[in-house]
Amino acid sequence: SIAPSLLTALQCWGAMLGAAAPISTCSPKQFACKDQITCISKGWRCDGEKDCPDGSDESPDICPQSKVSRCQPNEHNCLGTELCIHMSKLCNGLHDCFDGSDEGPHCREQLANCTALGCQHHCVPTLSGPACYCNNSFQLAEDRRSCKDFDECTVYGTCSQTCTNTEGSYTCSCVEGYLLQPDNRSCKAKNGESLQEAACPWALLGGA
Ligand SMILES: *[C@@H]1O[C@H](CO)[C@@H](O)[C@H](O)[C@H]1NC(C)=O
Ligand SMILES: *[C@@H]1O[C@H](CO)[C@@H](O)[C@H](O)[C@H]1NC(C)=O
Ligand SMILES: *[C@@H]1O[C@H](CO)[C@@H](O)[C@H](O)[C@H]1NC(C)=O
Ligand SMILES: [Ca+2]
Ligand SMILES: [Ca+2]
Repeated sequence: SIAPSLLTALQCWGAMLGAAAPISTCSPKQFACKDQITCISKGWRCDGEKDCPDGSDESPDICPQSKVSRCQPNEHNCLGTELCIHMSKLCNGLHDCFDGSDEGPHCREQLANCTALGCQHHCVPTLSGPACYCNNSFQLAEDRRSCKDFDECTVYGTCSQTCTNTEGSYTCSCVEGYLLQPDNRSCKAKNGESLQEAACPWALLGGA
């Protein structure tokens, strides 16, 4: 893994050059755009939105199966719209999709179909048939019935510094000289040192 001092030096460069500054090598958690300059979070690859300047994160050779919906794991795409609602809001007695398609007679009619489907965690009826979904921190596996760990570290911003995925969860940690905050995801420099003071003495000289 990258030494903490190198990491802070890289973050330091990032701070000096501005948040959108291109770096030529991407970390293992990042996707390298075809322009060979831009790095984006792997979680943004094939998510239905172009994040690379050249759009290469959504190109057909990178994303072979075109996305059926752009919803997060355990979310449902309301028919004919871009609205995503959590699967637990299907058949919960409240209209959550604009057209109310998340509620209706299918909620009762498909209960037996749900049982037959054999979901590992949860099952809900939808207009297109029963569907499985998973507890938080899990996502549906390829068989659409069992659940597998969701790697939260692929989602940009999960942790402010170091992210470690675990089975059914994740943990954030901080590089040397920083303390994890009560929110368990952000880091603060010890002794009130700022990033610039601690890692970028030349930034103070240059007035950057
Ligand atoms: C899912 O979460 C619920 C409530 O947090 C818990 O009771 C249940 O055991 C979990 N199910 C699985 C399969 O982990
Ligand atoms: C639900 O099950 C019934 C009877 O087993 C079947 O006729 C119906 O087509 C099923 N519906 C769906 C949406 O799978
Ligand atoms: C942070 O982690 C501690 C220890 O695991 C836990 O008790 C606490 O509830 C967590 N705080 C938040 C905001 O998740
Ligand atoms: Ca609902
Ligand atoms: Ca996880």
